[in-house]
Amino acid sequence: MNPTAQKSAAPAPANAAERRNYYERIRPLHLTPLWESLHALVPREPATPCVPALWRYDEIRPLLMESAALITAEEAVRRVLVLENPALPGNSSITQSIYAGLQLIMPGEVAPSHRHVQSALRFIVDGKGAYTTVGGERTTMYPGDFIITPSWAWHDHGNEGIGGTVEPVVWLDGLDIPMLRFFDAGFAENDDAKVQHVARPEGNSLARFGHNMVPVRHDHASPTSPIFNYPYARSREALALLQKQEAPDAWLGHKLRYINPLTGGAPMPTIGTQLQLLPRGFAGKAHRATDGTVYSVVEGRGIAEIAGRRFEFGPRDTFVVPSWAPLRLSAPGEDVVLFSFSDRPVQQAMGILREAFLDEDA
Ligand code: GTQ
Repeated sequence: MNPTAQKSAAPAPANAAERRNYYERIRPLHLTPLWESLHALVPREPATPCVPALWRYDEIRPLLMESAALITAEEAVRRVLVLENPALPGNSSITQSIYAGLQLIMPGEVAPSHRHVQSALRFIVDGKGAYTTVGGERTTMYPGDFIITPSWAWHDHGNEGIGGTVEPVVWLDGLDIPMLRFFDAGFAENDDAKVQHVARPEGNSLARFGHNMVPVRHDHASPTSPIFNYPYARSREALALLQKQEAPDAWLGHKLRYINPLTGGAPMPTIGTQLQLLPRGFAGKAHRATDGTVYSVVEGRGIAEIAGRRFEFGPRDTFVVPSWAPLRLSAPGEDVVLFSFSDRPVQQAMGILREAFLDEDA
């Protein structure tokens, strides 16, 4: 029996009017009776207001390009279309804890330097040759790269192109904005300079920390990974080898999580990230977890069945799986590669993460 059925089946109390009268008298003192809301405050299982949703890139791209004629990246500071969970309008969040948006930077534009307590990830969706500079090091963006802006690090973005060509570049921003809002712990400031001074050569962080080795002497003390660009070429190569060598996991396919090489934990304290390959013909079993998760489709067309709803996705689409919603992934026609992120490291730190790998056939 579900709690709602129990509640509606309960007979109306004989003193209902008396209780209502009592509630009215305590309200001016900012008091409310717990016994009326206990079932909702402490639910038997997660009852998220979020719904599953899919954003089709083919629909969004022309609208994004249209925004470039309305406002420059500099005036906008960050020219982004926020992906709002359809059930949370006006909330600028895709799950209760995670913000997502598609950011566009046109040839020659600059998104000026600033910093904030919120951590950000950039997952490059469309185009190449833009750059972001983080804490004095620049990195050039290619599709599928996973790039980090740590909490309180100065960052500016630009687009000068590469190899003589320069094109619009779009990436998926993932930030912990709703978490910072929840904690009322957000600070931000603009830099004096529009573009920060570049202090280290490109690739320096990856050379120091990105080859399963770390410098014997280093002073990296932040909880965020010292690698700030995890290039797609390398992550994709690992998945391609696994696909040749191993059978896929029945629920997840071939799925790897990105790590902070100094801890083995998530690259960012508030957001965990993964890359997975579903080999052609994969028909996954359903699984669910308490971390509502955002997926960005890198390669291939496939199907996500989320809480019984069927979404057909293709390259560059974004979809969201709410907390505890069963997810079944399949790739009937071609190999599929998915990037995903969630608040998993926070739930793990709190000891509250739950997940289930379901076994019934259906
Ligand atoms: O690039 O710094 O999508 O500050 C939202 C807030 C991007 C950014 C967003 C931000 C940024």
